[in-house]
Amino acid sequence: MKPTMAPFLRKGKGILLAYDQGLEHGPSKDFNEKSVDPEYIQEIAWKGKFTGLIFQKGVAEKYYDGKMPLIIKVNGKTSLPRGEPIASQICSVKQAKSLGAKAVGYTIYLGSIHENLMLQEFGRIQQEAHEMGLAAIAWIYPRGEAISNDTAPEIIAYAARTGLEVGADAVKIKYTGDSETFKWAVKSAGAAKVFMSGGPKAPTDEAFLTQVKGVMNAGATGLAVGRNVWQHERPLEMAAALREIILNGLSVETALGKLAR
Ligand code: FBP
Repeated sequence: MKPTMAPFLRKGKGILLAYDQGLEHGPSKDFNEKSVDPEYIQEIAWKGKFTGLIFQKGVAEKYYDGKMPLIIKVNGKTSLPRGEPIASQICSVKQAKSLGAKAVGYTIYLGSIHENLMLQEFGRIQQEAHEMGLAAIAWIYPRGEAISNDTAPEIIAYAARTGLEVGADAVKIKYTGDSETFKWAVKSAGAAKVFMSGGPKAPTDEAFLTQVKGVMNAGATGLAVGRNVWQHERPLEMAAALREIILNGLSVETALGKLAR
């Protein structure tokens, strides 16, 4: 049977907790004493009723407890090199499967001079994943010298469409900043499910939840979020607020109620 995103959806929507920033950004940039511990994050994922959890293989191998549907990122990079971005494969699909993953994730830096290598590698990984019954999720981030505005509506729509064209079951893209233009990105992604990528912690809860509402109003499937949840002083309340908007279709005001003291 064709692999789908079904294991990661509830009522057709999804909220994925992302925790690969230790590799992507380094522990001193994003983590504190609590969030540096993968067990703390896994507990947030479980208690916060997320529909999926995203780990790199090393964290999965040592910490994954099997309770949540798992996505393994199979490529990655650190923030240390300069120049055009490239993230290469660092975990096989076979290993991701043996660690319990129901999907693999792969980042493509669209517009980088190395995009051909990532498109090629994703093509192989997508095929292997589908042959092994796993979904393939593409993080598509336009980046590099050629990209002057990585959230311009036409660039985000291009990223979304690329996901469909290369066979991703879901694409993880940044928000354009407004619901109207994001709608075109969602439409461009066709049958590939669209998840918004959370981004750095927003200045206020209202600002973040308004973005999430805009994304859902545009027809997206959900959110893949890290910092805006586990850097929050009350991550479980933020998770509850996100469920109100994403799974229950409620308003920003109602969601903010979950964060009121
Ligand atoms: P956040 O919600 O913390 O932004 O996580 C989403 C994510 O895609 C992570 O999976 C990844 O580590 C990070 O963003 C990439 O961030 P950057 O845009 O700095 O490369």
